[in-house]
Amino acid sequence: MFDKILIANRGEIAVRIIRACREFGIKTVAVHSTADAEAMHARLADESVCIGPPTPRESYLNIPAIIAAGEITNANAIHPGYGFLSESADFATIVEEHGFIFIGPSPTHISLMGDKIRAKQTAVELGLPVVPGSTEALENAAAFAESADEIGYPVLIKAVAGGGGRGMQRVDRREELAAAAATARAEAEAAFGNDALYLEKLVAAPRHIEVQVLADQFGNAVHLGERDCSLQRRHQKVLEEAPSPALDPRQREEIGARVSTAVRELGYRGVGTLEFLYEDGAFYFMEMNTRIQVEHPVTEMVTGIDLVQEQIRVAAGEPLAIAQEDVRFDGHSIECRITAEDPDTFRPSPGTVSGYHTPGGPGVRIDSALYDGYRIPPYYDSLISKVIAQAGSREACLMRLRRALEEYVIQGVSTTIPLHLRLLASQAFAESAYDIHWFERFVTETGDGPAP
Ligand code: MV4
Repeated sequence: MFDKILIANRGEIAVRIIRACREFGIKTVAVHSTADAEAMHARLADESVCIGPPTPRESYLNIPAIIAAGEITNANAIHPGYGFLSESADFATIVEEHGFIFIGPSPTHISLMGDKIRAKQTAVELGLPVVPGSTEALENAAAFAESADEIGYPVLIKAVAGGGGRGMQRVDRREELAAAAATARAEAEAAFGNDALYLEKLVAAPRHIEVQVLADQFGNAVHLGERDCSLQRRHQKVLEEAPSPALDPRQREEIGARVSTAVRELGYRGVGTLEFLYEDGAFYFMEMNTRIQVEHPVTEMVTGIDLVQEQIRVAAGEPLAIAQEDVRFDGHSIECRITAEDPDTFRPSPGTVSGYHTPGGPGVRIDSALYDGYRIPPYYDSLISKVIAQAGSREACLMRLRRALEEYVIQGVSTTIPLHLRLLASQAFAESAYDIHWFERFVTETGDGPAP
């Protein structure tokens, strides 16, 4: 096992990784920007190294500074967390060239899944269901028109380097195709420096269901069930739960078995998530995320498995400690992402936390880097806390989560706790009667803020 791990991240996920390391007896190195000198992760780690100015490009994305921090502290391995450099094949390669272990999959698997067309082709080869669409990048108007006619309208234009919904364009008629393709190409070039595009049939009102997997280098792969992440706003997840209330046990077992077989055949190592659209009983593979995800705690709560510790274990070359038949699912878990934003307008609300009290009690977990007196810097993601509840049933979990949110006191900044309480009180949430578009309407129809 490793002696010392450098965490190339900040905020709640850096704290989460430090906790996993400490329970393994592994020493930790935090890296931080000048804006994060007083941040929880920098205080909690055994050592901290300042790697640059507040701007992510100059600190948390600054590969030479992070490598230098690993060298001066004698770290054995680097954990990238999520976001920042977590899905950069170049970073993983450089980390390994400098003699560190990258806690994640191989650079080859990262870059394969980063190319959304190659990822989809791979999914087809592995026997996973995909959305009908073009099997190659489309170069010109004629190629778009031919492909769209074959697929049938409405279609969705997507960026090959995309993900997270950036650069997508819905097209309902052939007359709109050329203009939409031009817009998508400009957006993709601006966002990813890669203007390659492809087409898919639009799945109009699906759920977003993702399957968690875990694999070692010895060909062992297990699935840890699914998460339902259908509640989103502008491609940012708001609330996630496990299991999905939209699936029955047969569908769950079937998709889980298909995914774990696929991941084993792929020769994948580490934690991963396969994202699907789910509509009318059918699954459609969209993307595979090759990192630990924000919403991993709901899976941990229902399986009792520490995903970050498993990630570290397999990166250290050890075999998985669990087989599929050891994976048991216990009850239900829901996570609310609390952001420092106005709950009606979603304007960011950085500032100083002037009063702080966290909920506790049975079945409640808080993943956060907040503390009383902390100054939330304006430079980073507005996620400040994740409130996760677990209980025997979805109904009991909902009651417990509401209770926890009501106990939570965060003074000095606006948070989305009131929005979460409104969501948990809605009939549609209680009945699981929603698709990926429902929450945006809920926000504009029930909020106090101005309509967009
Ligand atoms: C889709 C889709 C409908 N049909 N693909 C959004 C993020 C990116 N990962 C893919 N996304 C979508 N792809 C087809 N063929 C709808 C979305 C989508 C979405 C997906 C999951 C959760 C929320 C979403 C919100 C808008 C669009």
